[in-house]
Amino acid sequence: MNFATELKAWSKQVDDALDLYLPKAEEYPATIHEAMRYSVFAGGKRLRPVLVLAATQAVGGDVAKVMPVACALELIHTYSLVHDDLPAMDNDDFRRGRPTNHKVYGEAMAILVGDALLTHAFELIARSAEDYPADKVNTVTLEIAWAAGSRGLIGGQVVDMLSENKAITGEVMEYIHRHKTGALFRAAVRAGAILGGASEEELSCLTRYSEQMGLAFQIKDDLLDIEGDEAKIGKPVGSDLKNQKCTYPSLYGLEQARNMAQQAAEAACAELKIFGSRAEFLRSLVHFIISRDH
Ligand code: GRG
Repeated sequence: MNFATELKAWSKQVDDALDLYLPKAEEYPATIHEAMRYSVFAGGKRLRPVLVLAATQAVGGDVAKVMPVACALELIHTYSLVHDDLPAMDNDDFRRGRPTNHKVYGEAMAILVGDALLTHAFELIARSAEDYPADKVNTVTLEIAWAAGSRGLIGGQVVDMLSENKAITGEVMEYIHRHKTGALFRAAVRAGAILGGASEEELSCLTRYSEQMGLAFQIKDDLLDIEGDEAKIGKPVGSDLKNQKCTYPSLYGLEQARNMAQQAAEAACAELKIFGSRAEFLRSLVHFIISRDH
């Protein structure tokens, strides 16, 4: 199976599993369940759950068995997007090409949707104790809780908020991205690897893979933002870098940012040597991430 076909097939399996694991839209109280489903099924790329599946595959684990944990990562990601879009945060009207959760269901309901998705994620992880030894589930729970908490994505969001309208250093920007974006990618890969039965060496390689992949993702995201904005207002790409909030292109320039994304992608792939053909999907995923257009 080629990469695009496999990505599509895994995304479909993730969607089917999410549909199974989430409360039905009609379940009382229906408003919250409908609103949870509204954001979960809004057309995300499913990168985090697919990373869980691919990391398990790379270490020879059972892909079907790890699905609940894969879905948990997508629920945490979706919760962070719903809360990030709120008026008190980024105040965004659109996400994944449709009105944001609070625009449709109101601010109070969107807060509760985020809370419910985060909580449901940990319910799914806990249920994995039926399929894995308790110590492994415990390790993975800690990994994911760490990544989602104030030492992970919340920490990144806080530093991002406090840095708004200030000139920040490369180190602060790296902190923001490693926590806000990188932590969940890292937890996804490590969770899949641990549950799949990774050796210490395999886990170390996959951890470094996830960190470099996360960096490549973030730089590409910054580049896409510029290309998107400037296409809309008809300016040449990169002409307005100084007025951008602190991003890789605004700090390092367009050319260097592109090189950095490429270097991070190559560094990520270099970590996959010991896995041979079992890591083919993870290899292709990095190329997909740096060549994507959205
Ligand atoms: C809990 C409020 C709160 C915030 C936590 C993660 C986060 C901080 C906020 C999410 C918003 C954001 C812009 C995060 C940066 C990472 C990023 C570019 C997310 C988008 O990920 P994709 O491209 O999205 O995988 P899809 O829609 O495809 O799932």
